Amino acid sequence: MHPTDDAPDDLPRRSFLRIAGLTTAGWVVGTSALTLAESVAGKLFMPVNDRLDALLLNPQKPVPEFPVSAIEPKALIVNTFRFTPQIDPATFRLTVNGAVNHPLNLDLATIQKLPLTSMVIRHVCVEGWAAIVQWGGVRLRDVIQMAQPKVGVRYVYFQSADGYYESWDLASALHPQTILAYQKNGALLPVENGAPLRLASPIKLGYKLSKWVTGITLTSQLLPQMGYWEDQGYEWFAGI
Ligand SMILES: Nc1nc2c(c(=O)[nH]1)N[C@H]1C(S)=C(S)[C@@H](COP(=O)(O)O)O[C@H]1N2
Ligand SMILES: [Mo]
Repeated sequence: MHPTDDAPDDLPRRSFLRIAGLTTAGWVVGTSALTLAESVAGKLFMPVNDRLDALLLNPQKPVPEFPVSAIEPKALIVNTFRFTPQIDPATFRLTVNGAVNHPLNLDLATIQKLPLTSMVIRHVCVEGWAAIVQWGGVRLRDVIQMAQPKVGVRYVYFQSADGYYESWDLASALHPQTILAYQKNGALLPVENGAPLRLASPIKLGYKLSKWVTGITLTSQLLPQMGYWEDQGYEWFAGI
């Protein structure tokens, strides 16, 4: 059960700390913090599937999706920790840089000409709620492939217009159901849900799914800054 289904969008800022180990909603979410010593020593190692060529040639198996009739239009709770940036779609650009041979600077029209992927999946937040949502957008793997990643790429960083940041393992970023969404439940993506462009994926917890994505950087190493919540102790891989 999800007691927060009817919660208003303007809930006060909720603390992530209180939900460590939360099981009441049926979601068992582990958190494992890197010790300060580990970070300082620079021993940032996360096991990942990092074979770029294999991942590009052999897309991973898709997660089963839900029928459109299963969409829960009111269940997705707006979860914004800083502020809601207002982005002018006319001047918006998505940059893709880092360890790539062909850096990109894409406007929305160009992004929307790429093949549209639509999927009905479950969004799972560690705060103990979930929602079945339809997302429409472009596959992140298509965008990454356009940028021609270099061989040693292992991680993908996302910068957001509100200062939020996230890093992902390459395999999860290249998963066929990891998309940059510009539609929600068949309509244009609302600003509060991350317009003009946000991450959506059935394989990662909600906090990995950056809203208002403006920049993507490919790297061969995980930097000490791993993510907005990860740097406060939340699990980095955050798979579902
Ligand atoms: N840029 C940005 N992305 C973000 C967040 C945020 O505060 N800023 N919150 C995250 C969390 S914890 C969740 S559960 C989802 C919520 O998405 P929604 O607000 O569209 O429901 O966005 C994620 N992406
Ligand atoms: Mo979340």
